[in-house]
Amino acid sequence: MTNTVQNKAVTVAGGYQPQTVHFQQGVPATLSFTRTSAQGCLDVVHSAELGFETDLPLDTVKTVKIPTDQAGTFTFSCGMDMFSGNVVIDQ
Ligand SMILES: [Cu+2]
Repeated sequence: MTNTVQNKAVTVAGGYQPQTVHFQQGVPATLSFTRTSAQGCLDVVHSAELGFETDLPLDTVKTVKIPTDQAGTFTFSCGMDMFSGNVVIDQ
């Protein structure tokens, strides 16, 4: 049990699909982004609230760690904050 990691995948193609992902509080979590479309300005994804920023090369999986110590809803967005998605940490 101690090595359990929650992973969710988000496809980036003119937005984020799904737009909301859920994780359980207190369990290590990672979020994997794959950008499959050059549409829009989604080549960077970042979140000040969740503490990550990464570029997203086309058709490449990029995985970031998601802190799960606090329950709540946190936002990530593209480099220019035009598109956004949510991470919900469930209690
Ligand atoms: Cu943008």
